[in-house]
Amino acid sequence: MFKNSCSLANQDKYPFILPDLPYQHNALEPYISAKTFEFHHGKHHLTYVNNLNKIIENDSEKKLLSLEELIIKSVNNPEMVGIFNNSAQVWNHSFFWHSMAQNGGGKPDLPIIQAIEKEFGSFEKFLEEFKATGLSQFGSGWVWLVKEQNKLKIVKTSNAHTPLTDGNICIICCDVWEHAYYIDYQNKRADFIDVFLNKLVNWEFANNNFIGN
Ligand code: MN3
Repeated sequence: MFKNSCSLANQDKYPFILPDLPYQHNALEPYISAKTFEFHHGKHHLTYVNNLNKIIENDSEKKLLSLEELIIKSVNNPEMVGIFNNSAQVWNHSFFWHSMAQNGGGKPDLPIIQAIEKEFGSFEKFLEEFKATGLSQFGSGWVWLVKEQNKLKIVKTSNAHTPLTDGNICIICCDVWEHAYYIDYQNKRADFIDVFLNKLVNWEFANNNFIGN
């Protein structure tokens, strides 16, 4: 569902539906519990989908726009805050589910490993910087690996914000809202980011995004 920004095509329009997880609810155990997915996907993500549909249900013009078009049209527009928050959170969560896989983590394959080593000095330095960026996001938000022009960068965004609106190509993301980790890790965001990096990152998805599939 990500036309311009990653390996999944996005032609979705109103009425939006909650996309299935790309794995079973318990597939990422013991790192992320089925219970977390029950709430995070089944309640949080669903609520963003339902809110977005509700906000635009009587707006014939907005109903013709794709999810990405809604995000780009509404960003930083004070009259469209509800549309932005909900459409961007629908997109961000779908991207996050795909950023993880059973038996994920470890060191990525070519070509992205070469770009990571070039940009960050080493894979270990990349891990450190990604973790530090996630920890330094005050309050709710996201940490991302993105491609800007041909350079890899780690960025953080607050609340619903997404690098999609800066024209960057998203490679992977990690949700650092408390609801992403509280059931399994309580207040320990650092432990959650470690597990995300070491056990969960879907480097195949990352590589596909990186090479522009
Ligand atoms: Mn979330």
